[in-house]
Amino acid sequence: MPGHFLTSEQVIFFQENGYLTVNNLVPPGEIEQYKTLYEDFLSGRINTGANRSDLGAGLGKSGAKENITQIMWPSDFAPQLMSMPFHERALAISRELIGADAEMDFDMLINKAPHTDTPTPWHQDEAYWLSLPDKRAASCWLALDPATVDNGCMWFVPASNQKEVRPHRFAGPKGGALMCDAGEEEGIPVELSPGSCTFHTGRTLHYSRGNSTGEQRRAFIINFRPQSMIAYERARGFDHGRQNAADRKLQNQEFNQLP
Ligand SMILES: O=C(O)CCC(=O)C(=O)O
Repeated sequence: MPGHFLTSEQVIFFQENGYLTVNNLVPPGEIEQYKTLYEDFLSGRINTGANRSDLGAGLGKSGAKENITQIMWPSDFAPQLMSMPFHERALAISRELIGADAEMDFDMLINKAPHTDTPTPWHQDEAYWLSLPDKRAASCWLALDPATVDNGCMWFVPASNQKEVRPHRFAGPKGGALMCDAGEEEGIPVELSPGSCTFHTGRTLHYSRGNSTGEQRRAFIINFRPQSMIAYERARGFDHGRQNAADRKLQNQEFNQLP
């Protein structure tokens, strides 16, 4: 693994604007294995039980089973992910962005199925988290498909990481999605090719449009923060929805080839 992925200009851009694009993190020759695994998650071949939910519950009109599919902790069910290129490279980059003490806090899959047309409401991730004494955090959002404005690429509000957390409220009558007041006129969309990614801080305002196309919009996300803050969260019972993992690991033993 090379010592440095980023230039000092990229690190400064992230610090000032609260987000950064990194192209070709997972090159074409390596991305196929992620697509295969992702389909095993979406199809239910890997049973993720209560770790799977609809982030867009009550927000969509398409009648789809899930408006926005969210699966927490895929690496609990497919532990081989931890030593595969995405997790290793994203961790190395996050250490360049927020410090050498960064570790993975959690990972997740967020898919927008064809024609589900459900935006992810504007929010700042900090609104979902415990109030931590050390707020350094970086989330890596990897595109498995071309991410476009029309299928729900990420939008960021530049320099919102340098301002306060806006007041958040529940986005709909059911489900846990939060939202705050913000609009596209403040933000910029970041379209990505498969294998490219963005990093954003916990304070950065972001959102994505719904998927109005006939193709999937599959994203694989990993969040990193200082190891001491992960310990702080866990001591308070905060683990980003890591439910039933031990049971599911057993159920998926054959698939995962666990000892
Ligand atoms: O994929 C999306 O639409 C939203 C992702 C997101 O909010 C995040 O990664 O923090």
